[in-house]
Amino acid sequence: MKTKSALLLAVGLLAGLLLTLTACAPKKPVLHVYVWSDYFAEGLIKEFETLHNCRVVIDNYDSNEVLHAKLKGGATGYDVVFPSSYVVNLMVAEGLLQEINHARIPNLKNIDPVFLANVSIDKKMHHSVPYMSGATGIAYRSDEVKDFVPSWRMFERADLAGRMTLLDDPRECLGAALKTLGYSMNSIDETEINAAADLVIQWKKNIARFESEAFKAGIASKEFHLVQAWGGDIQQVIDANGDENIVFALPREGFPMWEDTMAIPAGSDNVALAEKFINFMHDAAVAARNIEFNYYLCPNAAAYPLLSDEIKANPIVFIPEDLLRKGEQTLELGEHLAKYTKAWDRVKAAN
Ligand code: N2P
Repeated sequence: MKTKSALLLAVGLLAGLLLTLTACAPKKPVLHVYVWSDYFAEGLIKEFETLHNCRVVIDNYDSNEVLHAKLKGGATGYDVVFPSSYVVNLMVAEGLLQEINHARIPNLKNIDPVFLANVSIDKKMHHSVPYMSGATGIAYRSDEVKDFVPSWRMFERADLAGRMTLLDDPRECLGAALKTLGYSMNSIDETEINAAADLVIQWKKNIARFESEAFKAGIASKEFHLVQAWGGDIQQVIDANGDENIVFALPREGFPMWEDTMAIPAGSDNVALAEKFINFMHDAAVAARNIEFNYYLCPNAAAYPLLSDEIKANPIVFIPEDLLRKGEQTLELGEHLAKYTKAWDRVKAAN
């Protein structure tokens, strides 16, 4: 009896002590990051957590439309988001992003001035900081697809029906179709946009589905034989699986190019930590590790000399001049975006 109550007392005391300790221990700040998948080199997030004694919670999205809808719908609690540059001004106009305080992000000095001079959106980094740029093309399995030609017209190949995917993304899909028809992927001409939608509707008959995430696992597992894809993600799949039958190609009709940025949503309640995160991503060594991992180009001039010869020779990261000329920057469309939304709704509704 005596032993039992002594034991109970001890357990009680211990529980009390634990409660007090938990209550007193300073709670680690939490940074909520909303980002495209597979964008950070292994170990980096852990290092940031240790460096700043915080916790990072990562949530993924697979299109700018999803990100935009989420923030517009009033989602709060995100501290860093990664919009493509062509949606930044739209988000700013809607009051969804905060101004970037340059004084608090010293590594902005590392950003490649040549890159900034060439971007057409938020050159001065008022609301967004460049993160990665890349191109959209076609990945295919050379062991399954016969007579591949680097053309968006591959989506017309009935022999590949059910084995292909297109990105679930209006600018990417309509952009590819616009290029195929010889138009700009930033066309604001309704007739051209409608012709592109008609073409995507034709392609839709042959695809398994619109897909912006599972295309990676799908091409690796052979569920899919040919997919519209972001280049770096495909190189990651090739690396992870050591599968040389997966090939990435940039279509000869031309292809979309884009830049993803880092921005701080209006609703962030952890701006200081968000600024530290953006600063961390633009540390030269961190940026170099990210490029080596994700195979996109981070426009960080201080990182370039740190890159391996292998990555410098990789045509997915550094697209050769002759091909690069066929790429077209995805631009902001302002009020004309509605034409794409309407055309995309028609694509989605079509049988
Ligand atoms: C990241 C892919 C982002 C591409 N894995 C489109 N912005």
